Amino acid sequence: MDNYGNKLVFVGGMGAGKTTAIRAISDTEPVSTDMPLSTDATEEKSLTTVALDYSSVDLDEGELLHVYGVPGQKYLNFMWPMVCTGAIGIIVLVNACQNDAVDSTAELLRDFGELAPEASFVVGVTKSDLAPEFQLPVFRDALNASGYQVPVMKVDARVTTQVEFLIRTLLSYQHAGSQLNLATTGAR
Ligand SMILES: Nc1nc2c(ncn2[C@@H]2O[C@H](COP(=O)(O)OP(=O)(O)OP(=O)(O)O)[C@@H](O)[C@H]2O)c(=O)[nH]1
Ligand SMILES: [Mg+2]
Repeated sequence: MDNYGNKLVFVGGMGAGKTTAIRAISDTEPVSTDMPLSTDATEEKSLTTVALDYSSVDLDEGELLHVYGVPGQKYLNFMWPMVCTGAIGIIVLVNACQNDAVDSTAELLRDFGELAPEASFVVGVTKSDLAPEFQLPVFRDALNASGYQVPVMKVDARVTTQVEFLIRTLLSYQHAGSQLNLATTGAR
């Protein structure tokens, strides 16, 4: 594999929590390209990432991770291949409040599975505290039914320990050699 070090990529729709998650695990000030939201601004979310997030994270004694965040919107997909090159792991974040949470997650798993076939994948569902009707087993079963057998967990992107746990899960899958299970499920 090309030598890009331990490169991880967060992807997800607007407001899924990519910038927040990267900030939560960063030891230093992340590189940010956030700009004020001209429309749709709320008291809680007034900024959006127009290009990328980047930070390096020293997770466990000297295991330096290079962490990128990239928007999941299709019209920004020209950035995906360059960000995914050499990535060992992809973290898909999805907002539990979204009606199309399953479909949009499956779509990102498909697109990024093609861009980074060597990478391991995990799905983090954010904002479940704001979506009392959200049920993780139902979401996971629906993803499985779409052909994606990946670790799925709830995560509050604001909470460092939860984001770190998500990344540790991803890394343990990567070290166990389990990549996105597309071939056997016929999702491709
Ligand atoms: N209540 C709640 N808020 C959350 C949770 N996770 C993240 N947030 C909030 O949701 C917002 C996420 O915003 P960002 O981190 O900018 O999202 P993003 O994915 O970078 O969005 P774009 O850059 O616009 O694509 C922030 O205001 C976070 O504080 C959660 O689990 N619960
Ligand atoms: Mg952002």
